[in-house]
Amino acid sequence: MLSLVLITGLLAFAFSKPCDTEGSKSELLLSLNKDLLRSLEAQDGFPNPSIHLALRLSNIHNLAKESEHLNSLKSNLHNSIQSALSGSQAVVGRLALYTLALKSSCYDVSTIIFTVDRKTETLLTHLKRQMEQEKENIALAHRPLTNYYQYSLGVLALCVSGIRVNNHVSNKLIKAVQHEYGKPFSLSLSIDTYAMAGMALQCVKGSGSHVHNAAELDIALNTVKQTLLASRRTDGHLGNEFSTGLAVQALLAMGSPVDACAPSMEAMRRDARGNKYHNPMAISQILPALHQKSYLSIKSMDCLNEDDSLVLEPEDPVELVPSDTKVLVVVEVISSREAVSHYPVHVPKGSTLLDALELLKQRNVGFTFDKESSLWGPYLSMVNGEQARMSDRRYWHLSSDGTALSEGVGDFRIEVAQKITIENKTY
Ligand code: B12
Repeated sequence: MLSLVLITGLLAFAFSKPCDTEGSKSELLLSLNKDLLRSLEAQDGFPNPSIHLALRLSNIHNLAKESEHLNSLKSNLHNSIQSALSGSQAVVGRLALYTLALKSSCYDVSTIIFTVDRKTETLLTHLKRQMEQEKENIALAHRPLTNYYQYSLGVLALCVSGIRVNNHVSNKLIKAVQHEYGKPFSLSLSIDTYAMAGMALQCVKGSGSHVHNAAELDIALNTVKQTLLASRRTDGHLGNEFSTGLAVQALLAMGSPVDACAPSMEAMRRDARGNKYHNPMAISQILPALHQKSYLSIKSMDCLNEDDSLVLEPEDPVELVPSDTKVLVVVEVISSREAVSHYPVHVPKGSTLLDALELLKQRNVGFTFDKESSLWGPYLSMVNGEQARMSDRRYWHLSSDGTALSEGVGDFRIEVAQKITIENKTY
């Protein structure tokens, strides 16, 4: 009888325990940190500066691996940016992330140089020049060469590096925030972009350089804050699962108390436990927020007395056996001229959309596609011989039974029969 009472008591204790104790929170942070560190080993393509930022903004470190990664950024990412600059490409986002990654390791950014057309100039000179070109494009064509997310990254990186951001450059961001306010998100800036703009403008405010239009800067910051808060869903996410990390980072940077972000942090922890953030890029954007930091925190990093306790235990390789159960996917392609084609294919349950597209391509049924690598993984760039180019502001939009996908072809998994629509759209 006594043992029964004891067992019942223990069970009651276990179930009454709040699910999100401090212990379980730090365990989750540790496991996300390890996932990021492991992803460095599995990385294909060039090293990801966003992952470096998240590792550096964490409270727990493996300093040897972080320094190895910094070296790989300084060679591989550096070279890829150098060739993009030689080809006169707009790469402000990558230049900015590279700058922030170097700063987050307290590396002297002024020593980083690029040689383009036999002319040697510093990273920051290139970043400033690209920002000027972006600004010119906004003046002429009412949009940046890349997008406002990258434009904001550029402002943030210059500001965090202690470079005075040209008033005309920050004014363009202020104007964009004010101009787009209240418009539907599908047409205007995304929550991710508002978040990045908020961090950038907050940095500009803190640097004290924007003295002429201080009132307008405050209004824009308030607009960003209201927009982020208004995007809160009933489940706590701001925007969607993948914008919440940046949105929380921005709110913290703009001075919101941690408590005000608690439901969104809880939503991210819940999703992290449910393995929603299996893409390292997604982890890299939520982890700083869960550590109650933001990209703005890089400005005050001194890299002194850092923890060095993060170790990776060897992991047993997980062998993924394709499921015997097959599901039907009908891939619908809508070209820019609105020509519609359908391609049915049976795939093992749990296949990625990319697996399904590869299968269709191999079957020679007239379906072809091509992809480009990006920080988020494979980006669908060409379908049935038709490109959706950034220069024309077109892209291949993905949806499942009419609902837009919130993941790309490499991450979205097919669990049930469905119609996937791939449509050449403008944005
Ligand atoms: C701008 C943007 C776009 C633009 C990109 C073109 C442009 N010039 O502006 C457009 C509108 C085309 C776009 C499309 C899509 N996007 Co988008 N996009 C972004 C945003 C806001 C900024 C990206 C950026 O410039 N990064 C900075 C630069 C330096 O990094 P980069 O890797 O070089 O950037 C390139 C890639 O990121 C690529 N890209 C953009 N979106 C996506 C999505 C995926 C899955 C991949 C693989 C690549 C990719 O375009 C960038 C510019 O060339 C991010 C927000 C974020 N939190 O990262 C969302 C974001 C990356 N997009 C997202 C999604 C879901 C999509 C779509 C799948 C939507 C859809 N249903 O079709 C499509 C991609 C489909 C495809 N063809 O493969 C999600 C990805 C989440 C995830 N788990 O994978 C994000 C995080 C937004 C969100 N919160 O939901 N996107």
